[in-house]
Amino acid sequence: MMTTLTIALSKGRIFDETLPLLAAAGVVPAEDPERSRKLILGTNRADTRIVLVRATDVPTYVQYGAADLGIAGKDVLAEHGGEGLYQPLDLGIARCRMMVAVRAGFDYDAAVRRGARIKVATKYVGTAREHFASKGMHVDLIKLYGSMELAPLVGLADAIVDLVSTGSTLKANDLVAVEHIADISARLVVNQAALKLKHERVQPLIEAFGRASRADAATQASQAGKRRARS
Ligand code: PRT
Ligand code: MG
Repeated sequence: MMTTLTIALSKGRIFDETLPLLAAAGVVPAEDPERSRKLILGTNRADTRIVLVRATDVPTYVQYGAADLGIAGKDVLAEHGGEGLYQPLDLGIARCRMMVAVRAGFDYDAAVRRGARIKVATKYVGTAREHFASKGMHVDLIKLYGSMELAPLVGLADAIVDLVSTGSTLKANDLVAVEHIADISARLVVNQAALKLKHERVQPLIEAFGRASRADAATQASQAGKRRARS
């Protein structure tokens, strides 16, 4: 009997940056998710399919075994808690930083020193709560589902906790990053039961992903080295 392997991915950067890893493992999606409305994509392998879900839902699909494995950002995994998930690999893709940001002109350091109770808007309530608690700061957390950058501009919050990659979104909205909380990248997550029951299917995929992401990291390091040597 053929066992089907189901991989949960989100559209956009995770999907795009996962394609080369999948290719290295011999898996090629049959369709481009940006051109199709399908939520289940076949692949070149009859026994492997991809389900497209919201980035924040990937851990949930894998936890309950609706998908055998998936790829999710550390930001998403921290909020989910990781229950029921085996996390064998940091893939080093979809890199960014979790930061505290405020309106240019808001004196965050002074507010911290005064022990002011600031309002913080974020999608990452768990991460934010832990961060400010570790600094001994009392904050009022306001849960948002997106476009956090707007909150300080209209007086909803003094600060936001959000992901930053190029920094251009902060800049375009007259915000500045004032604190680094964590470096973020995406991890492979595997359902713990699937790891045992579908071991002969899952293990080669983990190994191929590991080889491909290490090769990619080595290429990036050598390119960075060459850039440094030139400058
Ligand atoms: O977009 P959608 O609401 O559907 O869901 P999502 O935002 O959760 O998913 P998606 O696909 O945007 O992000 C998936 C994963 O990519 C996240 O969980 C992160 O682990 C990772 N990632 C890497 C990022 C970024 N970089 C990133 N820059 N996720 C979001 N952003 C956003 C950020 O929130 C901010 O609004 O991009 C904006 C800042 O980008 P810069 O380049 O202007 O700094
Ligand atoms: Mg997004």
